[in-house]
Amino acid sequence: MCEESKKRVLSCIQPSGMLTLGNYLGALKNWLNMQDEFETTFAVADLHAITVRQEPAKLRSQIYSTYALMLALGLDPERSTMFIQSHVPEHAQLAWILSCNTQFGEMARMTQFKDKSAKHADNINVGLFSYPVLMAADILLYKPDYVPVGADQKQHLEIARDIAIRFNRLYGDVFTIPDAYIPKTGARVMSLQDPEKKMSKSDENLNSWVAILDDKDTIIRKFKRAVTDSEGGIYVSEDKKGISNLITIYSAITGKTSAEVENEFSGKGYGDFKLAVGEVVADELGPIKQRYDQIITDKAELERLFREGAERAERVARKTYFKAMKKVGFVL
Ligand code: ATP
Ligand code: LTN
Repeated sequence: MCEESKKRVLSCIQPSGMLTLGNYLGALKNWLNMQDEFETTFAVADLHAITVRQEPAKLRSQIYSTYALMLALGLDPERSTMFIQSHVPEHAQLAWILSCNTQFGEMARMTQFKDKSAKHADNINVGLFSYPVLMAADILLYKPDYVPVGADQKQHLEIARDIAIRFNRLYGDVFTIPDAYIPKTGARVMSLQDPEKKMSKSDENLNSWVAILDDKDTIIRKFKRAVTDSEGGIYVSEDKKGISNLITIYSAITGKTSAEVENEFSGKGYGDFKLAVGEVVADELGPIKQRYDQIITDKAELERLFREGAERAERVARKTYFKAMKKVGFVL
């Protein structure tokens, strides 16, 4: 397919800690699958990470490791534009213009803001509040047709669309209206210790989440300890959130439907099922960890790749940004 006719895809991930199985199944795995069919752009959203307090040395190392992990997953800098958000200044610049076209009330409704401000009550900063505007700028600069994210980001995508529609109506056509692309299975992976909550790397209970870079023994141990129920059957049900979550994970990894998984394990015990889930997860993540361990040792090569990626990204971003500036009435 020629480049021109391919639809465009953009997504970003924060370098705010160890990435989890939730990040993998809800977002990253899809990025990989989209590389062939679409023109793809992926970034490490480091500007977003400082909406909560970060230790500088740790943040720096997490930016490198998140970029290395994207490579280890199989994202290919030849086929995808892969960069670090702060290296392309148009993100922050467009965010300012967009924030002057976004209402306070729209931001105040965002559930992630409500959750995060409750969690970080000592640091409810303005950046945390306007985070979705920066995210809208990330997206709109590259005019993507689709944005692959987990279900928790749906509300932010809707706001990005609203901001784009309003801007185009006020000033003339600048932005493409993007659609969220949310996977059918794995869009919301739940905590292994409390299946009412989403799996999150910031959860203090380390048994509640699996890191993409956990070793096999750790992965198996965490699945063995996963909270289930005392009823015994392996099937999807509102009353069996723990088991339903494990079925989702198994389906998302193997590509089998929930019904197929239920059949496969009918009559089996929870112990066997948990072990099987642990095994498929460990087998899928193992090779990624192996590649990561190698890639992370070559810092110079990582720097070469993300600098090149930023140059490529900025060529696209600058065009959209200048067009938006002109429409608003700035002198170029
Ligand atoms: P935190 O959990 O610390 O608030 P996060 O993991 O939600 O952070 P990101 O790292 O920016 O934040 O998320 C990257 C992508 O992973 C997003 O597309 C998000 O929707 C997806 N994602 C995050 N957690 C899950 C989950 N438990 N299940 C499915 N997808 C998820
Ligand atoms: N807020 C997002 C990360 C993110 C993003 C983006 C995702 C920042 N900018 C642009 C898609 C498109 C999250 O996933 N937590």
